Amino acid sequence: MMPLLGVVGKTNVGKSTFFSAATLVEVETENRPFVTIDPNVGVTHVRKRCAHVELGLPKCDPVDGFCLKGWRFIPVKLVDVAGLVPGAAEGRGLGTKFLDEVRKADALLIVVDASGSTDAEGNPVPPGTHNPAEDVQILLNEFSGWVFSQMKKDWKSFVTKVSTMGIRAAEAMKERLSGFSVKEREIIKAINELSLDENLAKWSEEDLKNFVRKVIELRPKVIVANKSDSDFAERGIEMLREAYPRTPVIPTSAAAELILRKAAKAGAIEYVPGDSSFQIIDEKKLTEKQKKVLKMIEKKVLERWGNTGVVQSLNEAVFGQLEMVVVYPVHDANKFTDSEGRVLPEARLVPKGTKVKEFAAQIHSDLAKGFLYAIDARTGRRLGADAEVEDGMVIKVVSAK
Ligand SMILES: Nc1nc2c(ncn2[C@@H]2O[C@H](COP(=O)(O)OP(=O)(O)OP(=O)(O)O)[C@@H](O)[C@H]2O)c(=O)[nH]1
Ligand SMILES: [Mg+2]
Repeated sequence: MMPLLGVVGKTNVGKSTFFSAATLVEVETENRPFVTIDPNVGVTHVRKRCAHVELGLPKCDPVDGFCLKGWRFIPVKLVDVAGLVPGAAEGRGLGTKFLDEVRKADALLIVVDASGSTDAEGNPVPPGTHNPAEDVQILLNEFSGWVFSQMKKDWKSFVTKVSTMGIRAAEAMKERLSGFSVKEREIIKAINELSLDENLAKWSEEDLKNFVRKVIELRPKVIVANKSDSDFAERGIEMLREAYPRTPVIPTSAAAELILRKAAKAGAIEYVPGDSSFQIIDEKKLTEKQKKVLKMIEKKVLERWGNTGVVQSLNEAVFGQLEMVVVYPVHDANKFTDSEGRVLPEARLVPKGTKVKEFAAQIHSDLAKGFLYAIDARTGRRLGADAEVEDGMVIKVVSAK
């Protein structure tokens, strides 16, 4: 399952720059509100130590994603949408356009301007004058306001239907929210935390509003504290961490990552996305000005924060928030290859707790239909249908089909 991450946030904070840095797809970016109108969709990668290293193999042959210096880059989908301003749920700015495009995202990357140099409407202001935590609150409010307005449509007839059929609130909400990528356990958690009635007919409008707010609050999300190359970023990050102690806040410079990836692509530097340093390998490909910019990135970003934060944000969303693990399916459990002799061709992202047979079904439905057992290729151990896959496992499925 390739997860979809939604890049969301106020207008003019660097969402498209983040998208471009992560995917190397050229998109429009500019220091003014509402540059992006139609969504940008692309593929980016999370980064994880590759199994070929631990297995002592000289290399691997990825058919999807790539492997660099022992780091496996595994594809995930990314969508960059129009920015938001307060009142969007009622149609201000570009209104709810962005909301409809991110409702299916498995996790949200909430991009904020940690340097505090854009006001609530996305207009440039002196650095350090705007509190970025306010923008997170506005985003969550607008998101839940919009979901609430969607839920209210035909609400009465929906409630009548489910209560005459005796369907409980959690079950009913699962159906009602099916287009919003909300997990059942989030629904149950919200109902329990708010002590809401099992019978939807007993819910007041206030109950529904609180429920929606809670569900949105429980969504997997990461706060991307962008523009952390700015001298004013420390304060902004502090304010974000104070306001959102339970959400990961990742100091990020999307602009720096974009420059590093482009320079690496041009062959001027060696840089593995997510690393804490880079090396200049071809001075001739760099102008004096570019060299200065690279020095700045070293000082203001890499030495200060340890990395640019782009890969770290993606990793936090997928491995931290969505709790996914990486599993390598193979055909030959001794050589760790597929039927064409490629070493560890695939690295698949699956939710933690996935059963071996479910994993087989994801590779091919026939594999699951004729499922006999699987082999943990590292240990040679047999795995039954109900065994849970583990992070980094290399698996051969043995099937009668
Ligand atoms: N200093 C600094 N500036 C950045 C960074 N990332 C983006 N910017 C600048 O912020 C401005 C807005 O960038 P965009 O990527 O267009 O922002 P957006 O959030 O997509 O904006 P809209 O699509 O208009 O909502 C541009 O001038 C970027 O160059 C960063 O990491 N550091
Ligand atoms: Mg944009």
